[in-house]
Amino acid sequence: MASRFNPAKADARWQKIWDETGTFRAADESPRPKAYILEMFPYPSGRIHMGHVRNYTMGDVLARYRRMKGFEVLHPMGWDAFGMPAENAAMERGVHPGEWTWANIATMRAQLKRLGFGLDWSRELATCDPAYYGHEQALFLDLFEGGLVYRRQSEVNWDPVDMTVLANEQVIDGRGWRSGALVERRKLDQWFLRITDFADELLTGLDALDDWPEKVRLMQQNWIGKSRGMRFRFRFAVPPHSGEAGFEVFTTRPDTIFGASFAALSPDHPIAQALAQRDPAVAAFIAECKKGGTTAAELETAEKKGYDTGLEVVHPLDADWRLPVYIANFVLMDYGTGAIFGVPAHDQRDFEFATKYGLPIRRVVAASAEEADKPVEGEAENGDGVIVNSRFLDGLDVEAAKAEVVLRAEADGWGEGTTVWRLRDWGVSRQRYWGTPIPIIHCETCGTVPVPRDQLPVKLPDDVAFDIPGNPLERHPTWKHVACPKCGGQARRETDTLDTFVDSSWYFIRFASQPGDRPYDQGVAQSWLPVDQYIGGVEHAILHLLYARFWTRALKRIGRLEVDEPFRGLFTQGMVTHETYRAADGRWLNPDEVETQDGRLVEVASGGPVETGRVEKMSKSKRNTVDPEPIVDQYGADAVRWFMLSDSPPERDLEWSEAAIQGAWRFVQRLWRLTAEGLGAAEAGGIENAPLRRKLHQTIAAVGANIEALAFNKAVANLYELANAIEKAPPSETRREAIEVMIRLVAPMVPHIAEEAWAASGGDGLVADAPWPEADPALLVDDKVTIAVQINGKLRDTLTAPKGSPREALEQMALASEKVARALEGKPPRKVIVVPDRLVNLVA
Ligand code: OV8
Ligand code: ZN
Repeated sequence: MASRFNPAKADARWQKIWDETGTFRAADESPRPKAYILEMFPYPSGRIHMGHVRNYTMGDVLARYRRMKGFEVLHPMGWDAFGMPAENAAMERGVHPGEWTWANIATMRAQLKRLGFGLDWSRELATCDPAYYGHEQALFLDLFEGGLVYRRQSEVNWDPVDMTVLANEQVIDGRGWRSGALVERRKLDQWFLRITDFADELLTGLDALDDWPEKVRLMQQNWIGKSRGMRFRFRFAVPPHSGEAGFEVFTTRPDTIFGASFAALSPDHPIAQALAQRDPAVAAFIAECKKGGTTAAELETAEKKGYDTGLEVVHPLDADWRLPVYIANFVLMDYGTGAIFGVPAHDQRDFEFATKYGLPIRRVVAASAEEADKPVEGEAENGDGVIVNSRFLDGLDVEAAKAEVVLRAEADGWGEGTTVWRLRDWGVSRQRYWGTPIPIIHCETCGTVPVPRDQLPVKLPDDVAFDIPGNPLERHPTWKHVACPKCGGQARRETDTLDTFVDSSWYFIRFASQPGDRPYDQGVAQSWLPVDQYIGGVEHAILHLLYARFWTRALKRIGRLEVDEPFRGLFTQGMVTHETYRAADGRWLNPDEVETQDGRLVEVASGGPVETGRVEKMSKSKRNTVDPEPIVDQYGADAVRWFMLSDSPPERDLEWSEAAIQGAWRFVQRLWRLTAEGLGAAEAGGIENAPLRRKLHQTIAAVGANIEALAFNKAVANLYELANAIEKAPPSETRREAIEVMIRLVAPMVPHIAEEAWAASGGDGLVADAPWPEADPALLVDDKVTIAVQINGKLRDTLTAPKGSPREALEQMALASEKVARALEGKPPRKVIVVPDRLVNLVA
């Protein structure tokens, strides 16, 4: 056996063997129990980063462990390959998005392979492949026919200089990223998926996901946002020209109804629109409201603006009370009814609005009845309390007052209690090239016509240019012109493509089953699903996970999949972080560009001083990234994997450090010495080592349990302890056995050295295929007990003794104690009482 483990040779050798023997290929028809382990598939953005390495190492350890435990494991990998970055690359460098993407995939695939992940590469997929997105188009049409897809007008960010729609990411501080022009909101016909039809089940479904982080369930719950409230009708004191008698408002705070000081309509409200028809000032105000982007942050922080229509409505609980009607930019048409009543004292937006327009701020909730007249100043008070200044509601708490108002409204017929949801339907239209074309044809005569199934996939045209802004599909000379499938007349293709979150909403189904002629085989897919353990970044806690849950339930509703929840277990891992470095002029420096000289940190290029900044998530902007590939070159895959698992609990951040990767490298070498030397020396012994055997079996159990619990750092600690115990033990049969077992215990984490050592120890086949060692339950119970030693009932000493030690042995141990001898002053005790495994009491 070689004296050093050489990853440069061994890694590639074992990777090739796994590949050629199809070790990690998952068999649909296997009689074994199935386990589906999945990590969030990467965007092919260029190169693998440390976040990927950490994510995929965790999944790999679990997958390899489950295989050794006898499961048929599905552990696939693919590419989330559509999206803006490819188009950006095309615009910046003139390279076609497809070419850029496929080149990145080739690079990153090779990088993943070098890390030795046990993946079923035969199931690899890329979402930008027509062989994937064609099936997505078929599923889209299934949902369309199932009534879960519809089209309506919705706002987009419009760049008036580039004359193009911008994605939210392309709006920077309210301006178009290329033109710098102030972004406007524009209405376009867009496609939506009816996720709101599933709001209730997506919410209640969370209760069953007890193998998900509580934090993620809470985030989804808040996102879905179920709240009880009330709808009621305001009557105009004098109806407007358009003739409406009034309008409906929605509120979650009916208890504050006596605090109302105005009513407000969304600029998109039909009454506001009707007023604009007659009044250019209203039209100008509404146009003004359309400035600024559509991001939630922008809508939230935009200055509150209103237009006083001069109209008045009557308070529903007081016929003599009139409220002015405004059109206000912060009232959204797609929440509630697009109209509200404003309670400035108890809602911050209303407070800002009332302050600006000099409207009354009337307190109706107070900490106590005595504070009824205390003015509300500085900001709104939206806390709990007792109702004041509210006639028949006075003295009630908030909840009771809500119920009382709803009761009155329902009895008198002017309103009713309702539930509203924060969740909106999912807008999936993107006015971009690099995405799945929406398989619809627009015909003047027939309307929206689905592309016939036998014409799928609708492929993206290759001959497109990115030299001018906008959607190349829109301006392609021929692509969009087609014959209507129904009437044969001239028609045009939909030029919107699907949000890339659609691609990631079903990839885990396609991994489980990928026939050529349909999206998946229902029986096969169901034999694998749900994913037993899903691992990924917490940045996908809301959208991706919610969309995938929705898609799964939507397929169930149209009878295509008998699965409720796609991911039974979810784990969100922490970030990989690194120190940041800054030159004197403020430039961020990469760790490669700094070195220590005479105990000081300096910039390599200039020799100038460098300041060490905070430890932060590795990112391009702070330049604190460490490229995994050269690290793999230098230390080998196993050291990198071991480091990823060792230092922190997996849900926490992991700080990259040179010292720690060197520590991991040393451990890999130590494992090698241990096996090489230990296996050779074993023959000399031939004796049993009971404590080592016990340690071994306790380690088998602990490592297994810790991997199951994804507590990889604890499993690593268990293995360090075992290595120490083996090193300390003299040669023996037990020691040899311990080394052989240890090779299997480390195999999921450091598979290359494990294969090498397994082969050297004469193991059968591959260690990847070897069964996980069995822990002997008899050896798991602790064999030591603590014995209290008392003199006349008073504690004088404690002893550690083997469990079940005979009375005489305990008595002798007690008498041998120095503390006892001193206390007895050399005299023998008059009487000795022994309680086995518990105590020895000496009566002096
Ligand atoms: C560092 N394609 C999507 C995606 O996020 C997933 C899809 C299912 C929507 C890395 C960065 C420093 C994870 C990430 C994800 C996976 C794929 C960590 C990212 C944060 N990070 N941590 N440390 N280098 N693709 O390529 O971005 O959350 O789980 O692996 O990431 S991705
Ligand atoms: Zn037609």
